Amino acid sequence: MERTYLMVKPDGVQRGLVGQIISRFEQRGYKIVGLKMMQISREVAEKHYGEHVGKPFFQGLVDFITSGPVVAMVVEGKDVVSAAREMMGATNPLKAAPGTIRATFGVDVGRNVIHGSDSLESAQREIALFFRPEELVDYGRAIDSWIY
Ligand code: RTP
Ligand code: MG
Repeated sequence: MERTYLMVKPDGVQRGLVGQIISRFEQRGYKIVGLKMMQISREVAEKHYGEHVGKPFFQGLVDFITSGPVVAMVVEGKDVVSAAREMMGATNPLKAAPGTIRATFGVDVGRNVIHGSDSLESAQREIALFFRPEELVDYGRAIDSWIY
């Protein structure tokens, strides 16, 4: 089953949105298999956002993502990588479709409350960057066999 890496960014934690954001994925039927609050180091932040090195917003992005605790999670389910991106909405909350997480909670491209892996490859890389294998929990749910 597909897995993705999601992270409530420091603005989401500061604003008390953690529960509401996690709820959206639970309500959709996805299964949380890893979950923790953490403070990201600059080193890990620079690795995580490695594709953006050299861009004008890179330093600000690293400053922001290391500015306070984040809530990191691994979520599992059918096509969850692309589905989670749909649920998040566009990078710029002002351009995000109504009802998406970013459109509901954000107005600033640099304060868009959630991160989600943009591909299966990114998901695998990011899960390995933020979680040790033993922090991911394998468990079945009663509903998995007959409703999704
Ligand atoms: P994320 O990686 O955080 O989930 O966001 P994303 O895929 O939707 O967007 P990405 O292109 O990967 O950019 C990473 C984060 O950098 C900030 N950003 N600022 N023009 C700008 O000022 C600009 N462009 C991107 C955003 O906070 C974005 O989430
Ligand atoms: Mg991205």
